[in-house]
Amino acid sequence: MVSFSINLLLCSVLCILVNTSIQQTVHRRFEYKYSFKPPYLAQKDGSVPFWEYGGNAIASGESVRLAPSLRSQKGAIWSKQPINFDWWEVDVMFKITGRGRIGADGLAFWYTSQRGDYTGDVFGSSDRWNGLGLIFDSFDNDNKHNNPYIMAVINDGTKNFDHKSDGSTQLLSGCLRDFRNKPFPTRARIEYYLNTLTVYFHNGLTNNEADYELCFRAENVMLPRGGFFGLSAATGGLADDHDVIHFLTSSLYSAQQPGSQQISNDEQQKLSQEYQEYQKKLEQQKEEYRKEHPDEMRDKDEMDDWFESDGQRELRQIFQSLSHIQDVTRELHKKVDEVIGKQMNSLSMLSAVYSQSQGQPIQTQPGQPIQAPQFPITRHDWEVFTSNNQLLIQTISEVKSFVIEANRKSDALLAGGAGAAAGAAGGAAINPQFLNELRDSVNQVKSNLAGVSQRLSSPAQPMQGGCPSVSCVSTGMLLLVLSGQLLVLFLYQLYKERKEAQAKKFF
Ligand code: MAN
Ligand code: CA
Ligand code: CA
Repeated sequence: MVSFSINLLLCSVLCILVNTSIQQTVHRRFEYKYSFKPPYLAQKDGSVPFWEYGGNAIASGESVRLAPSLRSQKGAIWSKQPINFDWWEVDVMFKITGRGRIGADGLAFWYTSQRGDYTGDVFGSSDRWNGLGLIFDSFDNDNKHNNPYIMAVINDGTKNFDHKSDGSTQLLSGCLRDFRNKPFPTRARIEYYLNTLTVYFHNGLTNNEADYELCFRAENVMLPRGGFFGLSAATGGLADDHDVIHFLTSSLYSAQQPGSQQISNDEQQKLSQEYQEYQKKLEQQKEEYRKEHPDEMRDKDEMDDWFESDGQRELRQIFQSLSHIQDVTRELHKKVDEVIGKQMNSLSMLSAVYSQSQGQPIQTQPGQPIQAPQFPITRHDWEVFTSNNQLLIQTISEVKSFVIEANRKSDALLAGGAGAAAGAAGGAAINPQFLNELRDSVNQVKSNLAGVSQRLSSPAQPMQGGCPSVSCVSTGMLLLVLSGQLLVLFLYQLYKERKEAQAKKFF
């Protein structure tokens, strides 16, 4: 009975949790009136639908150049209509490029109660704004070596932005990121949902959608309702090009918001009906076209499906391998972090053990129990270490037998060679000094190996000079053995060639 009621309780808790998580699902809607993107970003007359730009800004079909790389330029673009939703997410794709190692001054994203200037004092827009400015500040005006920097500054319409100190005392939050001269466009994803402001940044080193990193998250951010979106940029004594490629806005709704579910259900039904009808029409038209142009259609379909130019293929392969390298690097990065973490842990444990062995008490917080230090090397680590060691011993004994064999053969050759040297006349004879050198180097290899095998077969010693007790073959020793082996092979080859040359003379 008791277990039944516990089960029931667990079930209801689970149901509540599932319900809550479903209710908290975010619905999003693309807002085309607060967005722009290529192609045809600007129309033929230069206007950007639903937006207004000014100052030194120029819009083309592919991007909006807010400020060009000339001194003291300013420009901005503002949404024409105020927004009619509370929560939103904006994805801005931009490129800040310049020939200088340092550029200036930067670009800003705005969400403010009123549209700002086109040639204002703060990165091209107005000072004393009411709302949010997310500033991509390229130039280090206060010389604190902390730029390029991304920062959010909230203003209630009363504060002047401190350009000389890069707004360092006024920012809500931010992150140090380089966004100039990147191979791919850089991106920022700015999310304002339930009064939490989250900014993600894509550093433009790849064109992978998944490579956004968190810049910061700030809670309890109160922004005015019904504001305008804007972007602006400025140059000063130094200059960069400030190009925006896209500005994509989505409105966000929680399922709890009254009416949102109902509206989206109705809309969903209507849209899916429309979609079905369009799909039907499209298929009908396709079928008719196929009937009218049977050859053309087949050729075109085949071409579309199978054609890939050399350039496209090469690029695809480069991208694939680069993404692979990036994945591996990311994985390595993680592993290195783990190893560093473990190492630090081990070091702290070791120092605890050391201070205990020296009779000093282990430092703890008052009131906390003293914890016995754990042995820093785990059983798994020890097993890996031993198996590696076994492998090393095996490899070295193989090297050893190989060199012994080489030595035996060279001894035999030496005996035969000495006879030949005695019998031969003039320059074709083998130099006895050469043979002695060969013998010396083989002996050296032999003595090195004897040292190695002695070390390997000797019983475990206590730790000496920082070397572990199981067996200790230094990298230097291993290299010495290998280079000795190479030397023997080289000399043997030399000797063989001479012999062959000598033999050729006779035939
Ligand atoms: C000059 C001034 C500054 C500007 C820098 C970098 O020093 O115009 O306001 O930040 O150049 O452009
Ligand atoms: Ca600055
Ligand atoms: Ca600075």
